[in-house]
Amino acid sequence: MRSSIWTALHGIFLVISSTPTAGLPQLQTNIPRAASTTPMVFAHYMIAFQPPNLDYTNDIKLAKAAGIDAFAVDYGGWSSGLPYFAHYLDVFYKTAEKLDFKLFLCMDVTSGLPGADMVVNLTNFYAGSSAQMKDAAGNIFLSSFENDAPPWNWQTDVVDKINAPVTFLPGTLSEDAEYTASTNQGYGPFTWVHPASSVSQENDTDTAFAAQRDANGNPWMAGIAPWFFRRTASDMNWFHAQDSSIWVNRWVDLLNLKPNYIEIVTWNDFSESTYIGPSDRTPASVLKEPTTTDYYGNLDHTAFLKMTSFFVKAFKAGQTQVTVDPSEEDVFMFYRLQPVNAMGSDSSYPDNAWPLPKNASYIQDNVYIVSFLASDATVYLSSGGQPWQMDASAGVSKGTVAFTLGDQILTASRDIQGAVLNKTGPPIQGQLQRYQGNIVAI
Ligand SMILES: *[C@@H]1O[C@H](CO)[C@@H](O)[C@H](O)[C@H]1NC(C)=O
Ligand SMILES: *[C@@H]1O[C@H](CO)[C@@H](O)[C@H](O)[C@H]1NC(C)=O
Ligand SMILES: *[C@@H]1O[C@H](CO)[C@@H](O)[C@H](O)[C@H]1NC(C)=O
Ligand SMILES: CC(=O)N[C@H]1CO[C@H](CO)[C@@H](O)[C@@H]1O
Repeated sequence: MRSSIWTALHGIFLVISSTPTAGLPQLQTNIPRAASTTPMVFAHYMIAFQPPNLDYTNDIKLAKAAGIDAFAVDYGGWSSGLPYFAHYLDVFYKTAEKLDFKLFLCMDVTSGLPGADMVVNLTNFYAGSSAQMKDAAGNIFLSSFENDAPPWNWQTDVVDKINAPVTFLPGTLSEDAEYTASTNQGYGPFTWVHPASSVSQENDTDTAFAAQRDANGNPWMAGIAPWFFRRTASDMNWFHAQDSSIWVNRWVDLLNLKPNYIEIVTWNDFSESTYIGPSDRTPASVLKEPTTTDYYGNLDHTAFLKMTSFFVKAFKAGQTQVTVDPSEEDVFMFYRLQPVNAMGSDSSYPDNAWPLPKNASYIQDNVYIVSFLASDATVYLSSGGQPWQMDASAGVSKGTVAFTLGDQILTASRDIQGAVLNKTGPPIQGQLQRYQGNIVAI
């Protein structure tokens, strides 16, 4: 099965890698290593959605500037794109090499990856790249996203066949930390966010995963997401039980629980409205169904990336509190553009005939304010002309305001970064042409 190209490249890896064990199957994944990891933050990048002109430069520069250590490249989601993904991945690695950035593979086994051989080949192919993400011990990262276990054995069919030591972080949707540890057999879990959980339930789940990590010594990678909204089919139509807490409070909880790694879910999954990267791009046609307008609205999520950099800095420094330099202060807001129960007015969008998204009853009609301050300030929101204010102190603060239709204008009692704070977001309307559950974050 192995082509001469594979063998030739394999040879190059042996030369590049000067560790005495290179080239031999490794079983080091079974050695507890959580204690010796350094905190790092990754962002989940869907290879199914390409940047404009297949140029990854902007994404890499933005992620680097926010302190993100690597993209976890989701390989396989929307498997109809599989014939092209290898090319995209190649461009991605080459660009990352040039920009001194890191990548690792997160094998998405939910939509029909051809098999373990492909996973092994791709992992080996890039293991020697200077852009390959490694942990503090020099092991390459490999991760997965899975609902159910794939039809292969990760240890014998994949990890044993990788020609470099591997830190394998298999994804799980399970909330059962003990069960996950028992099935992972020595690997750290990558825990996804749980749709049915409230924030305090998620907190309990995280606490249990942290305790398992402490008990068995395997690294734990926690997933964190700013928002979830999907409406791609009448049965793929949901929110999570969520509010601002899924992002702000959970970051603070994770700073306390200190997972070994944090993966932001996601950089660019427009289909689930979880992105923290740029939205100004044309995603794959699947997002445009059932009409030619992107249902997630290309809404700006810039603020989530800016917020990320504060949390990343604290996490990497091992701090449990966010501290803010006067030169970095900022205040953000995020909200939906319509009341949660307002169906779209234009019947030419077939999705306007679908029911409300699942868990819509858990979604509040709020504007969420998040301030990162070096010293106290009063933050004001005019929500559709209704005044609101919050006395915010140094560090991170969060405000929740029941919204009033109209313009949303954010100001403060003093200058922020030496300038007047004056952010006006798009107006909230009583009814849009098309149902919109995504948020704008500015
Ligand atoms: C292994 O992956 C590389 C990179 O995508 C590709 O060029 C090569 O053809 C693959 N080899 C096999 C045997 O599939
Ligand atoms: C999470 O749990 C910790 C410890 O019990 C608690 O201090 C914190 O307030 C909780 N956070 C949320 C959002 O419930
Ligand atoms: C904010 O900007 C708006 C529109 O430019 C302007 O009308 C308003 O006076 C500004 N507010 C402050 C506090 O500068
Ligand atoms: C908190 C809550 O009720 N979440 C629900 C969200 O929707 C899923 C799927 O319908 C339910 O299983 C959850 O209970």
